[in-house]
Amino acid sequence: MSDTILILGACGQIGTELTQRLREIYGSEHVVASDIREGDADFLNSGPFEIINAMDKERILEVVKKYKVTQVYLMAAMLSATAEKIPLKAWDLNMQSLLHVLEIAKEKHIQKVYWPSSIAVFGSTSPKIDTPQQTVMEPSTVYGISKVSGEHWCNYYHNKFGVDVRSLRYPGIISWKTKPGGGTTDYAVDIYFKAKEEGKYECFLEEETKLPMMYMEDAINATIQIMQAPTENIKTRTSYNLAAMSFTPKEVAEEIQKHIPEFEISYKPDFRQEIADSWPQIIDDSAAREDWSWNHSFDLELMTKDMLSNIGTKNN
Ligand code: AKB
Repeated sequence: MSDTILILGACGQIGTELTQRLREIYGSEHVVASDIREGDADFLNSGPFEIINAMDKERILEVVKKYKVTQVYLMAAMLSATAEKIPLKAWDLNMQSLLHVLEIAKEKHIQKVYWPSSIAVFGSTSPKIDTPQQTVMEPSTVYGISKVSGEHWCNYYHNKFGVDVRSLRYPGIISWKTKPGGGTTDYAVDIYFKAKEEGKYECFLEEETKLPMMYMEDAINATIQIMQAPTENIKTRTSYNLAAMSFTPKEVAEEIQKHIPEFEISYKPDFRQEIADSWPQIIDDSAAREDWSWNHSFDLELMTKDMLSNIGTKNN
């Protein structure tokens, strides 16, 4: 039987590009996009779209049954910076949506689940350089708390009920098609748009704040690769560390200046600085590389070329 995929949160930064790629692979009619409201992206017309609130289990199940869905990618979430402003709402959204999907999988309505975790699971007591797959995890943000808890729920549903759930700890994801919202790593997207559109950028993190980052194309590849990997290769059922590059605002600004020499950056750190300071700088993702052959393609130089050549074209 061929797979039919449901994406919850398809209009978000990662959901948009994931939907497009999955439709290319599985065929548009086999990939149902959904979100809490209709987005304006063109891709929505290229296949089925349903309005779903990821906190409404009955509605998710209705759509699962309607399309005979076999896999769910749960991309709806509240990110770190927004979550700090409305912590209980963030907890409800990030946890309830996951538990609904895990329950639907436990009840055997679907066969496979993808759920993203984040580098936010780590806190200031975790090693900052080459942060291991397994280490101390004492996150200081509500987003991080929800991600650590979610990872343990995934592991629990796998061990107790045989649910095939797979997960990655995303670093900051950089893309030009759909902007992120409410994250601490968002500066690394905004900086490219402001460089192209205004020639200057005021950064909300300090110049030496190093964080793990990844270009969208690599993130999408990793996501689909872990979902397609043979079950026996998935040895971690909490979530895999995933890495590509690490840089500071100063380093990305210097890379942009190679293409736009007049580009200027200034720094005005806000509450997001404290969040960034609690996160790792460089992640060790050797488990993902060994277990299911993960490999990234984009470094800072390649990504910068690609970002600057796409922003401002008819593509966005
Ligand atoms: C955020 O900044 O909140 C996210 C993340 C690292 O999970 N991009």
